Parts: sequence; structure tokens; C-alpha cells
Amino acid sequence: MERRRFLQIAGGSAAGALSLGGWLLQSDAPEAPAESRQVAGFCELCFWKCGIHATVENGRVVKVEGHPEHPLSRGRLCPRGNAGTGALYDPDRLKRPLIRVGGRGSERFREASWEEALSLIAARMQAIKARYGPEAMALFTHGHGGSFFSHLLKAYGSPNVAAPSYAQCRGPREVGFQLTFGTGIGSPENTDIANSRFLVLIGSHLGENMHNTQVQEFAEALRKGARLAVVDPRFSTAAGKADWYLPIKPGTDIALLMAWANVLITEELYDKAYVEKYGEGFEPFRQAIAADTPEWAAGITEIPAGTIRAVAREMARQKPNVLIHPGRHVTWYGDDTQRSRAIAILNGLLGSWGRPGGFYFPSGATVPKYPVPEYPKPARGTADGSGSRYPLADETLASGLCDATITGAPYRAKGWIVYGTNLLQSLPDPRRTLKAIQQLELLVVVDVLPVEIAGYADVVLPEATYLERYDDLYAGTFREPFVALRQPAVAPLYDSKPGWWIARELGHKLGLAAYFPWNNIEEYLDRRLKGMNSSLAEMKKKGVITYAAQDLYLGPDHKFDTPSGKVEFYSALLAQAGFDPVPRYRPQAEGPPGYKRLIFGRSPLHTFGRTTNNRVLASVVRENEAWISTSAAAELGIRNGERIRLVNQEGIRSNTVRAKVTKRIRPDCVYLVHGFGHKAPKMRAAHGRGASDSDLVSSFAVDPIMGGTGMFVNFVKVEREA
Ligand code: MGD
Ligand code: SF4
Repeated sequence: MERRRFLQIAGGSAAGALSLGGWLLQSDAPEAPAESRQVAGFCELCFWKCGIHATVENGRVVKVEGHPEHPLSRGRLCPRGNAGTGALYDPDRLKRPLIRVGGRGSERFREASWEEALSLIAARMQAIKARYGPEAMALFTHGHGGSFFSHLLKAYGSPNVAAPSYAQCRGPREVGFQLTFGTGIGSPENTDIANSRFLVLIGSHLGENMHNTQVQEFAEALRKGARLAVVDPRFSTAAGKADWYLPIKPGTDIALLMAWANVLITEELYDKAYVEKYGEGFEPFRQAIAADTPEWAAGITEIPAGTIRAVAREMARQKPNVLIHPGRHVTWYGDDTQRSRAIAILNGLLGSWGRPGGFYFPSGATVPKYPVPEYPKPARGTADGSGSRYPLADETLASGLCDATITGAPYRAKGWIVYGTNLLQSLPDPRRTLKAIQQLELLVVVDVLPVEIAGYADVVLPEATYLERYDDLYAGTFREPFVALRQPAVAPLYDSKPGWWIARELGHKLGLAAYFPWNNIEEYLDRRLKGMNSSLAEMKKKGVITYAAQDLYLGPDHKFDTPSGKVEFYSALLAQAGFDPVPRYRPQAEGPPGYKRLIFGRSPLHTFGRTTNNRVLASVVRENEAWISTSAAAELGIRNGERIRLVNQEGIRSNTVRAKVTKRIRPDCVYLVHGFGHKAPKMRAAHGRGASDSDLVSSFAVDPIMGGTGMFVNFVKVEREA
């Protein structure tokens, strides 16, 4: 009952919740099982890592539910989390190690033993080290289980470890907020949604973008009467709950944000005490945006000046319990650090950073490390351009490593280990990724499914799923610090192995045994847990330990971790590096005549491509649809539900996809949910279902500040399928 109420907020999920619930009931246990137990852990169907309880009956996981004491789940999961059995019992899973026997991408492999597969990888890694240096090995990793592979690469001597969640997702947001408040946002976001009195969502479709805790808090805030403004070219599910819906022209958000700042300043509505006490560079900021009036912004954004003013005044009325949400997937146009900074500055003017209903200060528990030797110091820095070409990037850029592999500048990666990330869907322009792969002497893919990137690997290693393995501890940073354990609910199916085991075996074969001194993961976890007065035995029972919250909100003597120690409205650091010290709007290129801007987002039932083959979820949402406005469809003679193709500005054609003809999108855009249109033939449930936005992203705009890849810069025309 509770779950159903929670799900009502998700787009199109009221029906989904019923049928998903129905599926779960049908697949639930036989009557009176001989064995029934609950195993605590945390979810891996997205990267939020909610606490779970898996019910195991007669050796099978029959149900996955929210852990009641885990602060991220509070007893509930999102629909994907509930569908964990669909990942575990996916009949298309990788079952045994595979060694390629045909050309790259031919999908021709032979089965191999773990011994043979790992020996082959170790021999090639040693050859790469001898010939090009250890830095020529790169790791692409996404997901909690990747931590042991990061450890392996660092012990081997390479600094090149990257996740697409930075340069392809939240990186610009982190840098924009660091520049302003000295701290990034992190994950889970430190947004105090539950206590917010006015929430402004800018292209952040909470409810469709389903992060469990945030959505629970969102529902709570609305129940308590919070007001809501949604800025989106598409009328999202959240927009349906909004007091103000602003259908903005794509790519113009900086103009809107600066116009809001302009109203707050010219009408003297900002939090003066906060700005005086904590702010730096307010006067040059005020001068820089003096001409950014609502009337100016109206001509750019296509939002009436009166609406811009009304929303700014409401922000002021509710300050400081206001949250201009920072979003998560923010790599849109290449000016994304500046847009994120504009959002940060607006929050600064409203005094919401460090205030209830704005942003709280999270804290994390410290778990002592297992002692290992120091990592060798790499002779060369990372190859991706972070800190050099992109001066303010503070994590490695996955796209930058791909570029270096193609160009050889500053040096080429010759071997890739790809853990839990389908680079042919996650990096922009899959043709570019394939070009990089042609340069490699070794490509290892560690995955649970035969995804696209696995088809190009020299060696494919089948990992056990999150319900079959231990991983490293998760020391979460949240309102209350916590430490969570992942443990196997059932033994690994087939010949799959946990990541920790694979990394350790490989470490031993590479002569790095000193970095893996534990005999097994239980010994490793127990030692770490004993260092914090717990034990593996205790954690296996509880699954999570929480600690008292620290100071959540701003104290009188707070120092910000910026160069000035204050909230920086004007950034001298950006000015020194040759960038705008105050965010400035610059127009985006328009598409060719007859083309519409391609934008994309998420479904509440899927996480990128990782869940599209999950039969439980695919039984509710099997493919994506191309959203086209009613007026644009009428011009083209397209009916709702008709199969169409999208063709981008470079002539790249999508699979056929069903048209969703709707008034809920601007006529100048087409919208897709990301993660569909799989080409991998062995993913039988997902293959050929819907259209792949990744394929159509043949252009991208690189953020000059931190190297993020803006992907909303492609245009499509719509073709009717004969
Ligand atoms: P997923 O699509 O979830 O994420 O891109 P990815 O990091 O590729 O693919 C995860 C892979 O992990 C899948 O191959 C899955 O089978 C595998 N996997 C699942 N569970 C496990 C496990 O337990 N162990 C192992 N070893 N593998 C596992 C996401 C990235 O894509 C991100 S974060 C964003 S925000 C961007 N979004 C985005 C977009 O919206 N549009 C376009 N065009 N590109 C995008 N790229 C980015
Ligand atoms: Fe799992 Fe959903 Fe939580 Fe993500 S938000 S970790 S999919 S339950």
C-alpha cells in the first residue's frame, strides 16, 4: 500500500505499479517454503544504493524490498529496486569467461576457464606495461563493485581511472557549486527537499528521474504544502504538480537564472544579511547582471517577463527555505558549469545553502582502511586532460581517456578494462568510441550482460550480480552518516564471480599480491568493521549501521572552502583561468530548417541501458517512445503510436520507434528516454526495442572549464516508416 502511494508520483507509473506489483505477486513464493530467510544488502539497479531486504525461499530470491532501517530506502524501493529478481534471473546473463575468436564486434567468442582468461589478461597487461608504461592501461568503471578494480589499477601504477558519471553526467554541477560554495553536491545530493517551502526544478524531472529518497522527500514536501516551479521544454510528471510551469526554449536557462537574480537584486528581495555576512564579490556580480532584466530574458527564453518576476518574488517570500534544485544529469550544451554556477549563485542570493529546506551539510562515517602498501607513483599524470586542458576538472574524464586513445595526446591508452559501463551507450558518439577501441591491444569487459561493448572485447568476464556477492562497504554521506554492507543472498549462478575475487586473482597474477593480502572478502570486511567497533557478523544481521547526524545547517562562524572563504558571487579563479567570472548567457546554435532539437531523459522504470533487458521491468515499459508535439506531428501527418525513424543532422538514422504525439512538449524538440535501442544481439529482451539516443548523439559540445560533454546539441527530423 505504502509503495503504491509512493509510486503515484512517478510518470506513467500508476498503471506500472499495479502490473509490477501483480508480477511480483505471481512470482512470489510457493506456499509454505521449506526455507525462508531475509538477507540485508543494498541495491545496484541504479547508483543511489538503497538498503534492501532480499527474501530467499528454497534457495531462490523471490522478493526484494526496502530495508526499513536504511536511511536511503526507509522501507521502500523504487520500481527498479523491487525488480532485482529480474536482474538476477535474467536468462541472457553472461555465464562463463569468453575469449574473442572473430574480429572485434563480430560477437564470436569461445568459452574459457577463469584460469585461462585471467592469465591471458595478466600477460597482456604485463606486455603493455613493459612496452608503453603502466599509465597505458585505463579503467572505465561505474558502480560500487568497481572499487577493487580501481585499487588494482592504482597498484599496477596507472592513474587513468574514470567513470562516465562525471564528464557525461554530474561533473559540471560539482564544479559550479565548488566554485561558489567551496563544496560540490555529491551523491546522494545534499538537498533538503523534505523541508523545502518552494522547490524549483530546472530540467530535473524528479519522479521520472527516480532516486528513491529524493522522490519520497519530494512527495513529503508537496504533502506539507511546498510550492513548486518546473522549468522544462517538456511537461514532465513533476510539471503536473507545479504551481508554475515554464516551457523554456532549450539552451536558454542561464538567461532565466540571471533574470531571476536581477529581480532579487533590483527589488531588494535577496537575503541581505546572508550575502553581507557570507558573500564575496556581490557588487561586481550586481553590475555584471544589471541589464539581465526579465524583459531581456523573455525574448530569449520565451517565458513571459511577468512569470519570471512572479516566480522570483515567490522565491523571495519563501527564502531561505527555498531550493533551486541543482539537477543531476547536467551535461547539456557545453556551458553547463556556468549554468550550474548560476543555479548555485541564485541559491546563495536566497541564503538557502546551509539552511533548512535548501541544502544541508552531510556527514559520513569513517571506516578504517585495510592496510596495504602505498601505491607506486605514476611517472605521467592522467591522459584525459583534467587539470590541464580542462583546468577545473577534479575527476578523470571518461571521454578524455577515449580522446587520448584516439589521438595519442598526451599519450595513448593501449589497454582498457571496462567495468559495469556500456561505453557504446554512455560516451557521446559511439563511432568515436569504436575508433578508440581499434587502437587497443587489450579490451577487457567485466559485466553481467552481453552488452554492446562486450561484443568488442578480447576477454569478457561474467560478474556475479549484486544479489550474489559481497562488495566493499558503503560509507554513505548523508544527513545521518551510515555504513552499509552488501552480501550474497544466494550463491553466484553459472560460472560468474564477484568483482573482488576477479580483481584479487588478477592482482596475484600481476605480481601485486602485497596489495591483496586478504584471503577472502569476509576477512577483509571483518577487519575493516572491527576497526569501527562492529564486525562482519553484526553487519550481516543488520545490513546497515547509522550514526547521529552532525550539524546540518549553517553555524555563525562557517568558513566556505572557496579561495575567499566566502560564497563567491564573482569568481576571481574563473577570471584568472580566462572564463566568465559571472555566468553570461550565450546563444546556442539552432538546427537546420525542419529539424528539432533532440533532448533526452529517464523512465522511472529504467536506469540507462542497465535495466532494459530486465524482464520484470520490460513487462511494464518495453521500449521508449519519441515525444513529438501535436502541432509538429500534424504538419508531418504523423499519428500517435505510428512507427517513425529519427534522422539526425549528419544523416544518422535511428531504429523505428513509436511516436508519442502530445501537447506536453514544445514544437521545437523531440524527446527520448535514454538507454533503449540496444544493438547487442544476445540481449534478447532489449534488442531492437525503441530508439537509441546515444546513436543520434554524433555531436557534442565540450565544457571548456571541466571537459563535460554537452549532448543536447543534436537535431533530428522525423521520417514516417513506410
Ligand atoms: P548503464 O547504462 O547503467 O550505465 O552509462 P553507463 O555507465 O553505461 O550501463 C551499466 C552497465 O553495467 C551495463 O552494461 C550493465 O549490464 C552493467 N552492470 C549492471 N550491473 C552490474 C554489476 O553488478 N557488475 C558489473 N560488472 N556490471 C553490471 C551511464 C552514463 O551515461 C551516465 S551516468 C549518464 S548520466 C549519461 N547519460 C546519458 C544520456 O542520458 N544520454 C546519452 N546519449 N548518453 C548518456 N551517457 C551517460
Ligand atoms: Fe535501487 Fe531504485 Fe534505490 Fe536506485 S533508487 S538504488 S534502483 S531502489
